[in-house]
Amino acid sequence: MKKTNLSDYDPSAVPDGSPYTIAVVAAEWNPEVTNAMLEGAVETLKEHGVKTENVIVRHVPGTFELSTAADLLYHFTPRLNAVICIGCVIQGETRHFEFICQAVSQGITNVSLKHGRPVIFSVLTCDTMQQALDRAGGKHGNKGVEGAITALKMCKFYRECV
Ligand code: DLZ
Repeated sequence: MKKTNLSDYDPSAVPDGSPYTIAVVAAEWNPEVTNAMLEGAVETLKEHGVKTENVIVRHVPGTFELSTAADLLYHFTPRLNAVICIGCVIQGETRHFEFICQAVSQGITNVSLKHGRPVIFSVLTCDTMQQALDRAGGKHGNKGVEGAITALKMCKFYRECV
């Protein structure tokens, strides 16, 4: 099967973002990674027509807090069309990694289903910092950019459903 890396994408296949309001939430842990992903996501949204005033940027302490943030954003932000969650969890000496990864992946799914709206999982779960840097603007692209493209595609999908 062909492997797809959305960082090498066909811009003409990305929906126009001008009708949408999109929030991007980034974790403060591993900021050299999450800030690069955040920058990639915001630039990509704007390149595809999302108005500057309709891109909402927020920060949370760690990846574990991303699903709560997405839930709160949907509760309190009118006209919000998608939330992109950006985080980076690096395997350490303890089992913390497993608990955070499990909680955030399940939490994001739950929030998305609860609100019936897209919540995008732009969370790196890596063994090493180098693996993370490779995916935050390095040799494996930028998963923040990919999160932005996924958000735009899901916004369009939602519009086609309602
Ligand atoms: C505690 C912790 C650890 C050990 N590692 C990471 C990590 O690699 N990436 C990350 O985003 N956050 C980490 N955290 C913080 C948790 O996500 C969370 O902020 C705290 O457990 C407080 O709820």
